[in-house]
Amino acid sequence: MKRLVVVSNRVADLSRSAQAGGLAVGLADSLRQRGGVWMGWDGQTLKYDDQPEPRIRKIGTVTQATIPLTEQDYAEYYLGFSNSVLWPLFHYRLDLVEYKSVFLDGYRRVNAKFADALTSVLQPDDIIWVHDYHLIPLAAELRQRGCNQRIGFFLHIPFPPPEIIAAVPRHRWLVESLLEFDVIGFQTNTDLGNLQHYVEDHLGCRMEQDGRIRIGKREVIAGCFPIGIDVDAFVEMAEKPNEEVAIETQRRDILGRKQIIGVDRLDYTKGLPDRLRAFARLLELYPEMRKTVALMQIATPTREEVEAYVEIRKELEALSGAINGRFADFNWTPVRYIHGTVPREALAALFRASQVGFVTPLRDGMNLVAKEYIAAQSMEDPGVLVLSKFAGAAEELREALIVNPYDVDDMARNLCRALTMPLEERRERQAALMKRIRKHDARHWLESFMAALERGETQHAA
Ligand code: GDG
Repeated sequence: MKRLVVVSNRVADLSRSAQAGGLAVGLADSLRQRGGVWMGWDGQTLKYDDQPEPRIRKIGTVTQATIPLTEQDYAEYYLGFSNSVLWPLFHYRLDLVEYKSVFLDGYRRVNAKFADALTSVLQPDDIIWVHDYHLIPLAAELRQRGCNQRIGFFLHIPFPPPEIIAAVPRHRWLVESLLEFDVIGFQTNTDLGNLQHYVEDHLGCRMEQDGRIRIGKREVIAGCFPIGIDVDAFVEMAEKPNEEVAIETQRRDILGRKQIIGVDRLDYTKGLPDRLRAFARLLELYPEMRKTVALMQIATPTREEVEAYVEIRKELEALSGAINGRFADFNWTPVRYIHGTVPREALAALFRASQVGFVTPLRDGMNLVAKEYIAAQSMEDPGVLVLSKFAGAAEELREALIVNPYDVDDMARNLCRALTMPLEERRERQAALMKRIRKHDARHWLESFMAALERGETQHAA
């Protein structure tokens, strides 16, 4: 087997359990199994560039190679082009895009820096797998340095329709850079279809039924590779008794109360304000539900230096305060809003102890929380997943209660349906959903992508 070299903006801390973020979780699960090299930014920012060789550290089966960035790189490449241009743009939020030409300069400069660092660790037989929107130009940079290994790319976030991409300056350069990879992976068929529209409308190329695109003399394979989780590991974690969660759960059981849970990075794509409003609407529409249910929302801090994130945090704090002010009683707090990071083991136990998993992003590449919630349920008395139709996961998880995250009444009605669903129906849905997350788990994701990258297999081949 060839050595796998994974590249992403950040490398996950493989020794920590409180890692928040889908890419870190999904990749760590997959890479631990196969072993290999993982290269990325070490999270440090320096005043000046000192062109260091990557720092090498071995953790179990994985060798990590990390580099620092300068303060300017961080401002222009990370906060700038990656998170103030591409992130909102790819999540269909043109209103939040803040484009500056220095951001693009920084983006190109850091991709060149990644290519330099990577060249120093690459061996001729390696296979390279690049992750996410921060590193779209990396294949082109590597090719310029004479790298002729196979290079794959996986986009963890959505790929929007051409009319949206076309709003960003140099969009043609961006998509042409993407097409320098040998394999391009997306989470859903919708994303894959959007690339097809772009190459046909703007580049005059065709994408074949099996995802092959011919550009000049080269052939690129595009495909849909839905990311998954390590199901058994999560089941095991959820089944382990967790004392603190158990005490809370017993108290709720005695009072006959149910819990709805939401867990997200505090990101404007996750639909958090309307989620809280939907919960308040539930209490309004069904007054008999008051004092019988509470919403626990864990919102993990993320990208706090970007203005849009400061705004969403303020909005959520005000909303949860207002809902509690309006509905709370001396012995019942309707919303528990936690702005912080919870250890993974506690998360799994909380999912298991919650009767509803409430996952309502306005747009999401996949959403691993939805899959983790399913994995954590017991078959004897499973909870119900209420899932946004705009999460990539909704393409697969069809037995969840699918909702429109822009429609507060629709979400409130479905919350009520979930809270009152008969046991038999809950079991049927749970069994079907469990089958689905097992079919497309972390291992399947890695292996199907590798089949395309190493052997040129396509997704739709007969
Ligand atoms: C991107 C795409 C795609 C969250 N809070 C805590 C915590 N988490 C963990 C969750 C889950 C992960 O972080 C979040 O993953 P998601 O998939 O839900 O979302 P993004 O971070 O936006 O991930 C997404 C993903 O990449 C993978 O391709 O699915 O669409 O946007 O695992 O459990 N973990 C811990 N404490 C927390 O407080 N330990």
